[in-house]
Order: sequence, then structure tokens, then C-alpha cells
Amino acid sequence: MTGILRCGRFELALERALVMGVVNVTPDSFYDGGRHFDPSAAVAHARRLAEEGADLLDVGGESTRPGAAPVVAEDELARILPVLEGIAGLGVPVSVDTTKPEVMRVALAHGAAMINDVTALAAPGALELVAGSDAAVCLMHMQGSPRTMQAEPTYADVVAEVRDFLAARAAACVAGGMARSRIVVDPGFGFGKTVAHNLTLLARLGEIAVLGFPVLAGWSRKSSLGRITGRPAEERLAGSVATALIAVQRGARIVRVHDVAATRDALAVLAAVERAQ
Ligand code: 9MG
Repeated sequence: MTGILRCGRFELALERALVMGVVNVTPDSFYDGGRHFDPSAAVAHARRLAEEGADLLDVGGESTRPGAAPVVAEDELARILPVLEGIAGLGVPVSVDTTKPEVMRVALAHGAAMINDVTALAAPGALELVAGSDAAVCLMHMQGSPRTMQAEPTYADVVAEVRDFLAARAAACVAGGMARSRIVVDPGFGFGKTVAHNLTLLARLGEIAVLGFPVLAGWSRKSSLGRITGRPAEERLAGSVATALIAVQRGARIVRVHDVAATRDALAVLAAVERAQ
């Protein structure tokens, strides 16, 4: 896919796959929970990811790991606002990972260029709020909620169900006034999916990409990689990079990762091979 992703004051060319660096300001995220809970540590981490070549930074103040406890909007904002302020001058578009319209409103006022919503703007008022801004949105598929999603995920055809859901949410955004060039879709690896569901979605990612929106893929350090390799989250770099490459080869245009430098290098090699064809 070529084209442009419009996010706030940024226009991101999609000729090469983009790398979104994860900045979790949480005590309980599955891989980096607690590492950057202190705002100055989170800002330093974001700065490092930007230096490593992140095209976007995704800042989140509420863990979406399976079983995670919900956080009220006030606490979520208290976690992310000092970080948004600290990284505003980096020149890298900032995405805010939230499901709450109250958090979205404040984040947009603080310059967020994208809203990354793992519930695809399900909350009342969320769609209208984002549509009324100039930010991009990432619409993600999830079966259930973080508290319950891994209990017994069930699909007749996981790819068709995820694709149809994402198509319907994107259509709702367009009907609500959002330009197509502001919309990203994401199958939501690990969100109400077994390892087999995740692998099927990755293998058939092209069937999501045909929707015509940039596809974001997030496999970084996730438990499916642990199930495949037998390794804990700290040792899943190789698996994470492998899945980022496979996702891009099958149509993803954005990969959401903890390890920006390694992913950028791997994608540069892939792009060089593709140019040589
Ligand atoms: C917040 N978050 C955690 N994993 C994610 C994924 O795979 N995609 C998106 N969009 N957000 C995610």
C-alpha cells in the first residue's frame, strides 16, 4: 500500500512500513510494567525510542494485558499527561492508547496525533470526539474485554469475523465524518484470541489489508510468542522481530513494538530485498 496517513499536524508516508514504539506508563503491563511508571523514566524511554527511529510513539496509562484491573480516567490522565508534555517537542507523532472519551479529549488537547483504541471507539461519544479532531485513529478488534478475553475465545472464521468487524467500524468512522486517510485497522493479536487464532490472522493478514486501510500489527513480546518458543517475555526479541517482518510481508504498514532499533534494522533488510526483486 502507498498513500498517506494523516495524523494531526503530521502526514506519514506509507511507502515503507512504519514502526510505532510502545511507551507504557503503567505499573502492570505484561512486559515493561513498572519500568517507566515514573514520568521522567517514561520520557527518557520515549526519547530513546525516537532516537532509534520510531515513526510514532504510543503512550498508554492503562494496561490491556489479560486480567488487567481497570483504571479511572483521572488516574490514567495523571499517568500520561506529564509524559505527553515531556515528549511534545520530539517531533514524533504521539498516539495515545486509551478507550475513554475523557482521556481522549484531554490527550487531543495536548497534541495527540492518534488515538489507539483497543475497543475501536466503542464508548459513547468516542467516535464523534475523534471525528471532530484532526487525529488519526487505530481501530482494534477485541473479543470480550481485557478482564475476560482469554477465557474461551471462539470464532467460526476468525479472519472473516475480524475483517467484517473492522470494516464496520471503519465505515462508522467515515459516516461520522472521518477521512479514510485518518483510519488504521488492527486485528488485535492476543485480544480474545488463542495462539491458533493469532497465527491464522497473521498468515492471512492480506485478507484484512484488502479493506484498503493501513493495517497495524502488534505481536511484540506477546504470550503467543512464549507459547511458540517456550521463552519468557524478556527473551522474545527474535520472535517479535520475526512476526513484525511476517506481518509487513503480508500487508501490515505499521508494527507496534517495544524494540524499535532491532525492528527498524530488520525492516530495512526486508525493504532492501524487495527493492532488489
Ligand atoms: C495497547 N495495545 C497492546 N497491544 C496492542 C495491539 O496489538 N494493537 C494495538 N492497536 N494496541 C495494542
